[in-house]
Amino acid sequence: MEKEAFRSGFIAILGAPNVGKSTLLNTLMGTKLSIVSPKPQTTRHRILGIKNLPQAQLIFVDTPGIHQPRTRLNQYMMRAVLEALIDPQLVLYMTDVTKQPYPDLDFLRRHLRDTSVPVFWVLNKIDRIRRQELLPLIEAYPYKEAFAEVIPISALRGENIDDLLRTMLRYLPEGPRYFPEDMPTDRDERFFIAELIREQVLLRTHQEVPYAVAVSVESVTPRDDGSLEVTANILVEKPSQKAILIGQQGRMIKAIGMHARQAISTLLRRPVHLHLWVKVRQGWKDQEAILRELGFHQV
Ligand SMILES: Nc1nc2c(ncn2[C@@H]2O[C@H](COP(=O)(O)OP(=O)(O)OP(=O)(O)O)[C@@H](O)[C@H]2O)c(=O)[nH]1
Ligand SMILES: [Mg+2]
Repeated sequence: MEKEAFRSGFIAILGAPNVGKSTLLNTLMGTKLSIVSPKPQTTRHRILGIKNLPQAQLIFVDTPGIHQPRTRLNQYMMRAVLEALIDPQLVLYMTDVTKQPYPDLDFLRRHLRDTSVPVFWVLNKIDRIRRQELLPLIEAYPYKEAFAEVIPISALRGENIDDLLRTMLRYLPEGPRYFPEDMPTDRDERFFIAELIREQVLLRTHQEVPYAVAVSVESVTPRDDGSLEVTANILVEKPSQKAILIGQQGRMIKAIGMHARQAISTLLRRPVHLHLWVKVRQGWKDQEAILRELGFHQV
């Protein structure tokens, strides 16, 4: 029998904020790479998840949610979205079945109209509606001709993920193994540490605070006893936000630190000592030097 060809490619996961892109990345990878929260604009960077199968390598590209950029930070985020669209082999355009109309429809029309790359419409969160509501929803969509496939899923519950995976494999071209098999992502330890701290802030704060925060890891030092000592700064825009993050008698920062420490320790599989400092950096979202330090390239 003829040997089956090796298939590979970059698969961009695109869509409005909060539709479940990062949840899907984590479900497809079977491990948590990208932080998830109920707040829009959780993801700020492009993050690769590299999945190796015997006959294929799928390189998933999680991206920030499509939105109108108003700060340099947001411009950077939208650039990360556009960069994911430079040369993918497949695009997953994701929507949330509980949210309509579709705010990113214009973006889709503008950027995917002339592409020859197959675009799948992935309708997420089907666990939140009744089965009979699905078909009318698909039928009413104004731009169905853009899609090679329409696949309803629940990223959270893992529903229909096998079907999505099988269909993606059918569309992937023959290609090389782009990354070594022991490399599940392009991001390093420091990145994940910062993200796990930011995730705790996103899960525990409200209104403008989640959007005002960035995390930078200052040092990661191994100790003789096998544990790691991590020092990180949580940047905010105003003193009032600093007060919220510290909380009454330091309760908030303690809770953030405790949960982040557990998550980091699970990720790195060793005990972690975490020191957090909250610092006010007014207007950091528009300051090139700070953005660079936070891993955002110049825009
Ligand atoms: N019920 C349900 N909730 C989901 C599903 N997928 C994701 N969610 C929830 O939707 C919220 C947003 O999920 P994320 O994965 O962070 O969404 P995202 O598209 O990456 O968001 P941004 O990074 O902000 O663009 C979280 O509260 C998830 O738990 C799903 O299939 N069903
Ligand atoms: Mg995300």
